[in-house]
Amino acid sequence: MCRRRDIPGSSLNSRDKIDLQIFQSKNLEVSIINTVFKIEGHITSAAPFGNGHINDTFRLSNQDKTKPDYLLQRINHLIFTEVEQMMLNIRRVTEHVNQRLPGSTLELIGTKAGDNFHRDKEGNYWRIYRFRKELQSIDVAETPAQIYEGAKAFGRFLSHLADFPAHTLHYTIPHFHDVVVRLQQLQEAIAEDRVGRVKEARAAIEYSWEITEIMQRIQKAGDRGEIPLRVTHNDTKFNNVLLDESGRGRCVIDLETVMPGYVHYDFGDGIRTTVTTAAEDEADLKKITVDLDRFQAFAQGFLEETRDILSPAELQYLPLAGPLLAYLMGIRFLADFLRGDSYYKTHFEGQNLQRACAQLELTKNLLAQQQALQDILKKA
Ligand code: ADP
Ligand code: GN1
Ligand code: MG
Repeated sequence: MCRRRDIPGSSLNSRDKIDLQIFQSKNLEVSIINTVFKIEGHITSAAPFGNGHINDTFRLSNQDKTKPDYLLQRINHLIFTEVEQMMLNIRRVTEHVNQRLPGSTLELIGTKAGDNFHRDKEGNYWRIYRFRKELQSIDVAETPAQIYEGAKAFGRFLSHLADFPAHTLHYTIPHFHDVVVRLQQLQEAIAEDRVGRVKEARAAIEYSWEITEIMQRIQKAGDRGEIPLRVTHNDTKFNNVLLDESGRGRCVIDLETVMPGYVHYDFGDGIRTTVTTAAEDEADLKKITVDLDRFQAFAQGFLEETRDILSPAELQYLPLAGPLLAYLMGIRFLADFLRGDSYYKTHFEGQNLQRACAQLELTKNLLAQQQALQDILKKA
């Protein structure tokens, strides 16, 4: 639905520049870390780390090699505006999950003053987790075996939280996966056309509007009370699970959006990010194909861990979960492109439109395979 465009060469955007500045002033940050946080050993250096779209992440190296390294994050407080409540969610959820299976999610390191985060003089918010040297994340899973293992870790996380009182969690981003609200936001971005980009995005906009009915089915089932709200992770893209050397899914990370949601959000984001080997922003739409073996692997791993807690109605809507999450990302990337790239980090001009086109193509291809997905789920 999107024509291929020539993308200008890579250039630093404003966020990358911020990263660089923090990195350059790392001595300042490093000294603060040792005095503020409950660190074992002594931190001597910080280096930018990971491919996240939202926060600024640094790996902290310990001078004492018998002590852990740490992961420092500057929280994006323009997106997560209520940092204190969000960090309380993370504290409570990590303690609950790690009690069930130690090490299966992040370990939050508090400050010496007993807080879950540190606010510096410039108004930046920082937090630290223990760095898991023996584990790593993968952006695009290489094999169905890895997908199966990652899916088990996400499924286990959901089932460990099945008895956590969902209503006591703070909504860190209200209406995060609310497709009706996301469509309203897209509509506003189109009407405003702040940076004159609507003309470039016509095909993607048109397709987004063609499939609104089917894309609202899960939410409507929730509104009718057919499917329950649970504690969901809400950002189960594949690089948010850390795998060990043998490919086992060990540790679920990136917990800012853990809050009440439908199981379809977690199943769906896992499917969105594993069912194709194409990158999230693949420019060549022909490469965005649905690999049913990869779908089977994710479904098998996830359901092995969650089947006992899911209702027949929840199971019934699972085939639509992958398309829904690809669609939600598609329309969010599209709206951000139209607003001038104010939300997601971008590395070249037009990247958000390229991401939107890729995610909408994936939506279309997943919708075309609904029967096959349903057949696989029945046997999984
Ligand atoms: P973002 O919200 O920006 O995606 P994440 O919390 O997912 O940030 O972290 C970015 C990357 O850092 C992850 O994809 C992963 O590779 C790595 N990472 C995060 N936490 C840890 C950890 N505790 N140990 C090792 N690597 C980690
Ligand atoms: C963002 O933090 P990160 O990069 O894992 C986004 C998710 C999207 C994802 C798309 C808070 O996740 O919703 O699925 O990018 N997180 C937020 O890659 O908006
Ligand atoms: Mg992440």
